[in-house]
Amino acid sequence: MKIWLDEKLVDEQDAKVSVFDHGLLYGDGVFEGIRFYNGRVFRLEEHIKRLFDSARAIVLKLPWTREQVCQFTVDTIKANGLKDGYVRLVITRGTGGLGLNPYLCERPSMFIIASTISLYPEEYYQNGLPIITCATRRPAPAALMPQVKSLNYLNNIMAKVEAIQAGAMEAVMLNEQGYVAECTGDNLFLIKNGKLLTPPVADGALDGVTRQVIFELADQLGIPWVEQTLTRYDIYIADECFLTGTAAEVIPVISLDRRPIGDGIPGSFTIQFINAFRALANSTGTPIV
Ligand code: PXG
Repeated sequence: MKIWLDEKLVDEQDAKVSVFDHGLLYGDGVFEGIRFYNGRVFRLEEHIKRLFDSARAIVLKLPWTREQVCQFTVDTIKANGLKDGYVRLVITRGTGGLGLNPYLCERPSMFIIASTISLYPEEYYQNGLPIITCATRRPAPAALMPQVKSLNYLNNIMAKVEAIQAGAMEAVMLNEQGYVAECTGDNLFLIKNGKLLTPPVADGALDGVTRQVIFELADQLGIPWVEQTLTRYDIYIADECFLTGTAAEVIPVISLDRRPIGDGIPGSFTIQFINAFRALANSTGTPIV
């Protein structure tokens, strides 16, 4: 496997970062996960824009342009001869001494891994995913900005641990006020009375690229949608529920806390979104050339 590391492609065994990199020492950095389908990178510009916004928000000045990073991404996929898969871009604060001060780090480091990812077994895409509510809350926006896709995923990982220990694969995370924010690496959507509902970003959700795609598809399918503050009650009484994310794509949810949602099987709106998403993902994007 060829890895992009600091401006060049290197062999996997040579792709190493320093133990003094603040990305490792402090989780000081940002990342993106992007899928490519059928020889095209899906929503590449949107992901790279979010990466740059995340870097900007943490005062991480990048020595590359957005166009360059798009090209590095495509080059890495191409160098590995892949047509379908998942590409991970990681930008760290770079090497510095021990001590938090990011201004003492000379230069950000970037690596790009083109590979594959599978979050949930295929049967869950067919039959739906049972999920639970976890006790681990999303951090308040004033503590850790939820829009920033940072290298601090301990909060999400602790939520994932709770899900797995409860025999589920995914967990709903509430914000400090007790409103629904999102899942550990996915945005959450409901269908109620023919309407699509999802929490606003201000409630602690990441501004997901797939989430935006769902809004576009809803417009095309003529399904009204609204960003609305949600509680667990809204999920319990919803007709349908599904999750979205680059890694997860669109996956039906059939129960929360062992209570069936709707009929307890993937609903017709959800199936419509899954099919529309697959059609779009397989036919649009930046060509890998
Ligand atoms: N919320 C969080 C906290 C995320 O990390 C999403 C929502 C969905 O956003 P996009 O833009 O992808 O629709 C994410 C992104 C993983 C993994 O390994 C998770 C994500 C991305 C890449 C890998 O579980 N989630």
